[in-house]
Amino acid sequence: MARKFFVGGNFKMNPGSLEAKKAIVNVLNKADVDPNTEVVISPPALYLIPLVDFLRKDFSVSAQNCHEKLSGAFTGEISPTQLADAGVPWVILGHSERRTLFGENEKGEVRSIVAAKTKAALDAGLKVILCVGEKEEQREAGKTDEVVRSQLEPVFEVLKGDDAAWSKIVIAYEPVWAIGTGKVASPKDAQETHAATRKFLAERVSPAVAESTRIIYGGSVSAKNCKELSTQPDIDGFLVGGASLKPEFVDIINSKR
Ligand code: G2H
Repeated sequence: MARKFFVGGNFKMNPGSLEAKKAIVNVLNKADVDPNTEVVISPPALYLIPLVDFLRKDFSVSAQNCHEKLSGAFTGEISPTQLADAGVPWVILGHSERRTLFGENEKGEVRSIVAAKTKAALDAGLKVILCVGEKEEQREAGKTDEVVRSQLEPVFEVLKGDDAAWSKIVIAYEPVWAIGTGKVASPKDAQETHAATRKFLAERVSPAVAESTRIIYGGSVSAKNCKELSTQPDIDGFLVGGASLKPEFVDIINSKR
């Protein structure tokens, strides 16, 4: 089954104002884009509802995080059901900035917060962009595949027996050393990790799920490097940070054209 190319724009905590965001989205709203690419825009939570209305209807919005519980005394948090209720169809989970800066499973906890959030988000009817990726020292130690597998393993466990859930998940492979650094993984290295990740899916879920699940690349993707990355057989799109705030994001959406 052909996997639809997928490009996400992760605005992170940028830019400053609603007007600045509207200016970026205005460029996207007017752009001539490849209809064969699925596009998802992820602004900070406060701007999700205005963007649901303002964004062109062939694009979707995504939250950057959610809580693992559906409601309760969790000051400052947003639940997956609240996102669904607000008309937000997607959520990014396990981004390395959440894992490292906000302690989501980087300290050797047995229980995986990211897996619990993934399950809760799917139960609430959301689709998930699930981020994985190794740090520089782990790559240098030859541990890339081991790290990616260890980050996926708790999700395999929590979704055991529910293969259909994987149709709602896009895996984003984001090597931490490539995030916001300008150092992009080479197409060959990225392809190797994507292929290994697909193999884990085949072994731990099913060959059919491995074949249909989109595995996208993130980490300093730009208009300059997206074309070659997009030709790799196991790279099914991109999660874009810095460049999603610039007009070149349109070129990244159109990488396959
Ligand atoms: C990785 C990526 C977006 P950037 O975090 O998820 O950001 O493209 O700025 O490296």
